[in-house]
Amino acid sequence: MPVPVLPAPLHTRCTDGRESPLLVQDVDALAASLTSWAPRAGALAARLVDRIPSTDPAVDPAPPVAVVTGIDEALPAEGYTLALTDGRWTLRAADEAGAFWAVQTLTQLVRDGQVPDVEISDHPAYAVRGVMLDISRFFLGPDSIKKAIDLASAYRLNTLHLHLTDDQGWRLEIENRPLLTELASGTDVGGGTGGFLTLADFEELQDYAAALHVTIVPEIDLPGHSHAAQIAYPEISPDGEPREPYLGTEVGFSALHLTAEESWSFVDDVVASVAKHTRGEYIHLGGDESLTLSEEDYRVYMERLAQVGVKYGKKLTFWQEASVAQLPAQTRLQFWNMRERTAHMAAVARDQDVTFIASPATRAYLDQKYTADSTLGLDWAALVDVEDAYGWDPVAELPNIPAESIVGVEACLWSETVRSFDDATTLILPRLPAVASVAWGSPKDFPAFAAALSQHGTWWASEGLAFHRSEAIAWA
Ligand code: TNX
Repeated sequence: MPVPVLPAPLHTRCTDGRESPLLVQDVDALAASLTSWAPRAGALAARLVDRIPSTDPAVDPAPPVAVVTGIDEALPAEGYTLALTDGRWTLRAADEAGAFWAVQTLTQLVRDGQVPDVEISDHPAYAVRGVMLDISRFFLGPDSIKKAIDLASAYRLNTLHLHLTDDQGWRLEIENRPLLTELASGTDVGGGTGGFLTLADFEELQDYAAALHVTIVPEIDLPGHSHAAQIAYPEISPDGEPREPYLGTEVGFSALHLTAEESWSFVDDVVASVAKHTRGEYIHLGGDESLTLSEEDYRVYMERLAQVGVKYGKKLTFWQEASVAQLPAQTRLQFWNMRERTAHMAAVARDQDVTFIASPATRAYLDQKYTADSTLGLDWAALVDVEDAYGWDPVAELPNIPAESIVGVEACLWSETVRSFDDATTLILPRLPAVASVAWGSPKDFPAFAAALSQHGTWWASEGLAFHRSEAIAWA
């Protein structure tokens, strides 16, 4: 019986199917061994006691396992080996991240309180493995975001991209710009009550994520998708007129006044505040679907916008449309759509110091319907059932972009049809582990994936997480 670890590790050898009970003494020994050199892995390992049916030390009959952990410099970045065998646990990792992912794998292996005999060696294919939540169209608060971080980390994703601003709402407090959250955060798509993250919330979420080896990349979407900002500060809009909250789902109709100094002082304040409060190297400044602008105006705007990001010390991510601009070194472009300015991509990859994140909507968009009769989701790109989210290769999906320019894979949850956290998880699960398997570079084996996924479905249900019962999977 193969072990139900997702993403599937690169190499898994199950020895003879033997299992032994998980014991407190062994969890303690592992946590202690890891804590000295990989503290976050040690803290996660300590939580394995929660998987032990009884924690009474009196019922621990067996001799302790010998626990050995340490760095193995020969392993690729974030790689690890794990051997649970013969009364001995060995965990070696390339770095602290590798140790942490080893413990996430272990957490799944011992989920039911039994330790299988197994040897694993593993490392990720892509350095940037992410999930995006659109909390602008429908606001999800810190508790929901933490649950999403838990899921991301469990599936060995290291990036949470928060889409914080759009036409429907502004969701992050900004220093010196109080009206954004006062006037432009009180509604959701369809009319809900919205909400926003205070800077204290944002700091706390980054702490929470960091403990789980996840980096938050905040997105402020400019110059389009900016109706909410224009409610707060009408002087940054092309006509300066007051605006009402937007509850609909159209895209592409809003853009800032590109040359007004009010717009640039707004952009400066926003980017300064976001950069100051973001721990990670990268912030995302949008750039998608500015459909009211000429390509030339858009290009000039994006180049100036990028310089504001650089001025505040950040590296930048943009949606793929920004490929028409001259971009700062180490910019990442997020590919989402075959239809948008793909002709530039190969040249950008060749001529600029730019890399790509693969989020093809037909595979990695968690907001697309699963099937024609799904009630949740959109269908402009494709129907994306779990096999579609699982069975793809980033190099084949991104037109003309050489493999070495692709550094990441990200699953995106847009929230036009989301009205609750249950709706969000119903779109996320089971497709998140499918896209995570692509990001990790797991060997392609859909039947094995399907068998493991069924087990994960049981776990989600026990945690009260709503999920979609894709027909391809024999759910318990
Ligand atoms: C396109 S993907 C958008 C979003 C929508 C999404 C819906 C992208 C960069 N822009 O504004 O929410 O489609 O699938």
